[in-house]
Amino acid sequence: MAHAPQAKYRNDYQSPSHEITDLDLTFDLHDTETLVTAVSQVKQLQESATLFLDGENLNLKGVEVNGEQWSHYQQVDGGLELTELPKQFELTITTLINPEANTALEGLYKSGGAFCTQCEAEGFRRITYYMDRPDVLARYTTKVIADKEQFPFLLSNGNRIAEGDLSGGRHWVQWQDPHPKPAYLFALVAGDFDVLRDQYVTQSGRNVALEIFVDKGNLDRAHHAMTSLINSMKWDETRFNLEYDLDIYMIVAVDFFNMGAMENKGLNIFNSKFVLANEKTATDTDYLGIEAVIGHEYFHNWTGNRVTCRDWFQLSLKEGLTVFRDQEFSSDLGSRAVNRIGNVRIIRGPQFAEDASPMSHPIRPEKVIEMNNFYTLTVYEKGSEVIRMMHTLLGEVAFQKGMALYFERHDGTAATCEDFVEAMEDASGVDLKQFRLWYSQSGTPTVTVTSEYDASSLTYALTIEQKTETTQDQSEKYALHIPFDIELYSSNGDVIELRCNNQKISNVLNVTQDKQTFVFENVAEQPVPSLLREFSAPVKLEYAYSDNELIFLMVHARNEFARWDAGQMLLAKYIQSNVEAVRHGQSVTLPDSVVDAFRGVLLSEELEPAFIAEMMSLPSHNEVSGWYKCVDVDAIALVLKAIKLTLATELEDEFSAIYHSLEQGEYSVDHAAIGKRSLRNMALQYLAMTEKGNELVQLQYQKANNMTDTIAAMSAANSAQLACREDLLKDYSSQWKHDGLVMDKWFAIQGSNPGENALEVIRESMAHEAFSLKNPNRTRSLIGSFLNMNPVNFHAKSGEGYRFAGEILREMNSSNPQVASRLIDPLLKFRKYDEERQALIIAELESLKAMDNLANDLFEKVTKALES
Ligand code: B3K
Ligand code: ZN
Repeated sequence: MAHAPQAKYRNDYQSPSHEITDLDLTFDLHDTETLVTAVSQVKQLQESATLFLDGENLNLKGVEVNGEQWSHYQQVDGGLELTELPKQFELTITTLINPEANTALEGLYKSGGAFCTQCEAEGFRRITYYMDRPDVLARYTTKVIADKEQFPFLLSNGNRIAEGDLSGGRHWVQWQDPHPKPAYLFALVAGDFDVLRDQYVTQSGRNVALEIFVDKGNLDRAHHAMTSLINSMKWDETRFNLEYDLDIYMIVAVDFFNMGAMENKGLNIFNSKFVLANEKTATDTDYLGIEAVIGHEYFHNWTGNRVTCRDWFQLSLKEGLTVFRDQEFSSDLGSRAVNRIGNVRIIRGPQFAEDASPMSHPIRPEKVIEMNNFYTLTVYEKGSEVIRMMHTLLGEVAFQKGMALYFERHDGTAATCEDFVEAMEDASGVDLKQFRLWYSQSGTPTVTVTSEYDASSLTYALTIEQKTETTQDQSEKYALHIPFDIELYSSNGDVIELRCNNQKISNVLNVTQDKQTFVFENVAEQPVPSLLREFSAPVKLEYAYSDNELIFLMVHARNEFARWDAGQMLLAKYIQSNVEAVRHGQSVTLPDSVVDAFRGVLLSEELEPAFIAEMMSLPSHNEVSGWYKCVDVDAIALVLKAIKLTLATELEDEFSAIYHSLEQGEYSVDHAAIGKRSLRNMALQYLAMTEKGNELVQLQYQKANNMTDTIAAMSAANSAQLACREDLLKDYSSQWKHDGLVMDKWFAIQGSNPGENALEVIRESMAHEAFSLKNPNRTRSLIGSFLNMNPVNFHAKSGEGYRFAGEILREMNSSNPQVASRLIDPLLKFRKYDEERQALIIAELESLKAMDNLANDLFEKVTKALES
């Protein structure tokens, strides 16, 4: 490392020295030499006549102030410093950039044949010198000039106001965005596309043109995205009373994209993975993912764009809130329980793991070197849980009042997390003083509950203790305000009213102290408690449930989530006891009562198929690893497999009956049909482990009339290592080798191959014609699956998995540091493994650290990990 990059601190925030009211941009697009002219109207806001503009990798061609060449400037590290400036002026900056050489996919780059941009968080500074910070809001006008034949569509934010032809086969289009915005929401696209058009009439009767741009030939894969967009617009009006504010809404799908999608004002740019789908190419999971991401980016128009963030430490203000909104959208349109289960799995698995890792940070971080490193599960998913807790404490009506007040106060401005909480507090009268700690404290609290029933006084006492372990970033932890949702049941399954001090009380207990006891009166018998219902706070729950109590809750709990959770706790007990057994050389056992409880689930006639599928799925290897300080990779893998095999063998008849009864004729993507497929394919995963497995899986692959069933067959063959595995994969590849997006599913299966020669096959797969390390989707599918979904091979004692990861990371450090920095996460957690493995991983981290050109992204993570 030439010199250590500097961290920024939340507490150092300073308001901008100048404002930029208007920005007029001109792009003269050429593959390797694009000329960018940026004309800003600038006003000095503070004493100093010095203006600092951010800029990276730019070739500066000219600086003018009020039309005159300006010489009072200096190019410094990270930007341009202009001095002796008047109080108000027009600033013209000309820069030359090279989009074709931009493999980091930040700023202006080429994706396939098209030009596109990604500016969040700090990509605009790779386009021109500018005040690239979210609290500088300007009105943009953008003129795009390019070759007409190659780039018939020239797009930017806002409304198209003028266009024309030029000599030499070039043309131009000019766009104007009436809403002042920060630079991170700027977007430009130039290319040749097929366009799917529709329109939406808003609740107040305005017409909005909807346009989805996809690569030529992909029009038949854009319809689900359009439906999802229309559903999003409608839902935001109905549930949040929020209406769209421009005459046009455009979405462009591109193949080279670092993340899922980007909410640029009026011109969303999407990873094609979250737009393109038809039954031949996409699974049900893809369809649901598209609905969620289209919704998410659309909802940002209010939570993110109309009200943006004052600084990047406030990222959760827009992301936590928008994730909450997209989760609610998916829950209102589909199954609430299934959605909640999916979200909770993410928190309990990878988010808890992040909280326990060297990268641990509060949802509003205090210290950042590379902002791109903080688009995390903590900021997004835990951030959403924090919003959800406020929703639980306030209730829907008061929460919506809080939202309205938030917009009334902050529309058109850059706000802070504090502003949001204050609006919620003021609108509802609910005291959120202690609750605010969720924004500043990192780590996962453990909530330990004990209970005592007193038959003589008919009282039932719950004692609730909370403790948050120290994290690498924070040594002191305090008691949080935890909304703790409970219900009590009598032995026949009736709900017992909660009474304290002679009053009926709410199901949501306010846990605010280190240790607190709640005494419930009038409890006629020893009850069974249902605790942390709906996962009402992102905490680890500890309560010594007996098997019988959990089996009781699996049947009697009044909400589906609680039933699922009881099933998971029952499984957790036996996973843990069996891991211990295996470590002592004993074999894996599962009592009949547990098997019977799951038999009951499979035979239930009242439960929805999608929900049964969730009940039947074991916690992931990653989630289980999170339960341990020191992870025994092989023992966990062995136990999970053995428990699955026991259930498969014992419940074979039930699985088989379900599998055959749920066969569907014609394919449709409504929620009922999706649910049936997911249960049927869950049954297939189990049946694959039985004697008939190979035949059944092969048959499903041959007969499948949709991608969901095809992939279910392939992944069953993969995880059960069936004889047909290779044939199926070969067939799939010969059919889809020309379509990278469809091949991603194949790469993901290769990456997660539990077989012994997995790494060899992965190396071969890298030579597949559809593979390229330059494409983030391909890289994540193959390499990401290996690092995250292939525990046994990645953590092989030989160290070859780690060395492979190191190789890839060193290569990607220069080509695409953002993607490299996401890939590295599993290596950061090396302290959780035995000493030999630790040494092997440390060697890889050290070799990265020694690189001359180590990017800030990796520098930040590698140094934190090595400090741990
Ligand atoms: N706001 C973008 C994420 C940008 C990430 C930059 N590294 C997508 C989203 O959350 O909607
Ligand atoms: Zn977002």
